[in-house]
Amino acid sequence: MGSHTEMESQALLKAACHAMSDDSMETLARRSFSPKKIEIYNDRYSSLESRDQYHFIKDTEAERMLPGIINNPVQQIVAASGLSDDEKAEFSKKRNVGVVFSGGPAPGGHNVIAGLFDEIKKYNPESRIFGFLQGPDGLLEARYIEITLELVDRYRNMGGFTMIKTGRTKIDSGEKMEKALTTCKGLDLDALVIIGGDDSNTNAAFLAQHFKSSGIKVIGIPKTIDGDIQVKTDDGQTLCAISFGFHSAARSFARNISNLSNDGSSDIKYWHVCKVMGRVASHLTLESALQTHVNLSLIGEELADYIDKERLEKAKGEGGTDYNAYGITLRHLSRVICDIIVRRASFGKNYGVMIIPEGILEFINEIQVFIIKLNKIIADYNNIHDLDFHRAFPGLNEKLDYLRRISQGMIDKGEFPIWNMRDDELFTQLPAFFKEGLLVERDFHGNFQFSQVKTEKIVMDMVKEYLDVLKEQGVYKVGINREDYATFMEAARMDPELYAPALFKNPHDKYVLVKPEIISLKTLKQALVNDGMLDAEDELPEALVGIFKKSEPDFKTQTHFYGYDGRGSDPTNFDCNYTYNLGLTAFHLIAGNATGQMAAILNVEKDFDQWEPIGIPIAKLMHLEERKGRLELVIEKSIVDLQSNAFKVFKALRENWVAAGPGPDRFRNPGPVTFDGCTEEDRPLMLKLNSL
Ligand code: FBP
Repeated sequence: MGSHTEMESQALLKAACHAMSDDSMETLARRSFSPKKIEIYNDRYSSLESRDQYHFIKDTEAERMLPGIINNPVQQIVAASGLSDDEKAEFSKKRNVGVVFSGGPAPGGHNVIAGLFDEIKKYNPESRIFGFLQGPDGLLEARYIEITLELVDRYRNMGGFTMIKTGRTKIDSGEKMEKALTTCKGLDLDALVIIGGDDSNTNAAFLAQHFKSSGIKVIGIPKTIDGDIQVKTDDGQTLCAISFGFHSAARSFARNISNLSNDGSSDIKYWHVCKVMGRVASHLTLESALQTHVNLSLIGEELADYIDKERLEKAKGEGGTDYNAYGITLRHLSRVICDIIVRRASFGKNYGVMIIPEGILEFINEIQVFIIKLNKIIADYNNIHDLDFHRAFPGLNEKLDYLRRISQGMIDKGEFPIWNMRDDELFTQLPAFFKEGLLVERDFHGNFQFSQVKTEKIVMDMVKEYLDVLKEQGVYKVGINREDYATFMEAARMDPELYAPALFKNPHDKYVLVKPEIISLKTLKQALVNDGMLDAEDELPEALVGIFKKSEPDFKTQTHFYGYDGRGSDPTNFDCNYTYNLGLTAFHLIAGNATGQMAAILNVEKDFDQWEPIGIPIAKLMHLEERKGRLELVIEKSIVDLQSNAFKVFKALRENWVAAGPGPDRFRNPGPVTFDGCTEEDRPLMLKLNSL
């Protein structure tokens, strides 16, 4: 082998360095991509116009606690012409703006900062943006960096909240609000932009109220992959169809799930069980289902609506009402899943892909009762004692002991115990990992942490148990293609037509099913003897043993959790455009002196040329909700609307996607997440269907 010349070595080194650069070709291309701008942002100046046609019912508690912002109207950003020189100077004045990420990451967050940065600098290069580090903690502890063009350019169109990180601390006391105010005043901020979910936008409203007299404005941005910030007016007009990050996360999940469909339908031996994020609402599951057409997708909201009519009728016949008939139980849910597994298997498809939403337990009555009671008990303990419940009782048994002690204490005092004997009995029957899961520490906002619970294991353990029963009953069997059966028998020099009626319950169908009573080699022989096909002392022919074995189902699963991966995905073209325009909108709301408003884009569910930037009054979205065992004023989460087009379409098509028939599976491959929008639909399918 000849040695390289100096020049060749240099060239090789350069090529190796290029190939090993931390910045892939995709990263470089993403960074240089320019999102589209809503037309109005090409104009020089804007103003805010009140839109009084949009109505909300004001919550009386919100009126009491947020008097300074409760009467905010919906504001639309419109082009302003004919401004005086003073007005122009005021619009373009030097501003300092703080920005903070709050809660879980969501694809597109960096573009909100990029949009805000580009716009504020366009009007005044001396304006400055400060990014608080690690979420609200940075705001409380005055930890921040100045955001520069170099920094912004590094993160344009990129996923994660890497630039300034995020955190889940809640600014929920007067003391914390004062600290936040001191930080903002110290930086001489004109405004603070909070990029967060429902809880963080709730925080934004309280800060806006607290900061009102200081003149510092607070603007919220609707972020969360869960897609549960959707704003409608009282008469059902959509103001914000979806939070940012939802599309990218769903597309990323869908891409991975679709890959599983490819693999699963190739080696046809596994059911792939995919748990998909979404703390409460099943929007991500619904979108993933619409994107991939997998065999089974559970929508929590639908389960909550479930009524066991048989049970209800029975109780009615006995002159009573069975309240347990309302809402689905875990047991019944496992039956629903088994039905689909069994039906597919009967057509030779003992494999498949299913999606279980992370928040499904929230919609299962029996579990929800535990969650509410435990939330209250834990919150009460934390309010009374110095030590946190989870530190005081680290082990499961210690926690359970405490539950029993407080209930005994209440009984002794003649009070109705919150944790009664029945709860204890039912709870004890749950598997240990699930008991531990239900007792895990709540997050800063008092939310139950569904992502920490192996929901899919709980459900699938019950499914496996019931499938065993169905196998014993001869109901769960793998159907055999009639032609394959014939080929197999003929190869063994046996007459397929002769044996078919003895073996199968449907001997003439395209997929034949071994008779239910044949559940072992012993019962197979018995059936053949009974039909006169075999003498009692004869050995079972090998071919028939082979046929029986083919019909015996072996239920094997692979479980997957799609959550953090999609949350960290790079944004889709939709989210790149959406978030960049949210950043621009935040600036124009600030320039228009708005506070306590959430930046939003009207018509985001429609074509880009119909997008219109607005500000939505956050205080008007608030209502009282149980948190940490007490009622708190928060923004209401949007859950899947069972009357929406998206759900109705899913419901109408899902039986096709089960593909429990002789035809092929119906899996759909949505392809990878892209930023240029060439091969991807231009908005979430859910939005597309809902806007029809
Ligand atoms: P946000 O509401 O803060 O956007 O976060 C949503 C989410 O991704 C849920 O889907 C999930 O249940 C939860 O965060 C996980 O939280 P954590 O990051 O604390 O594990």
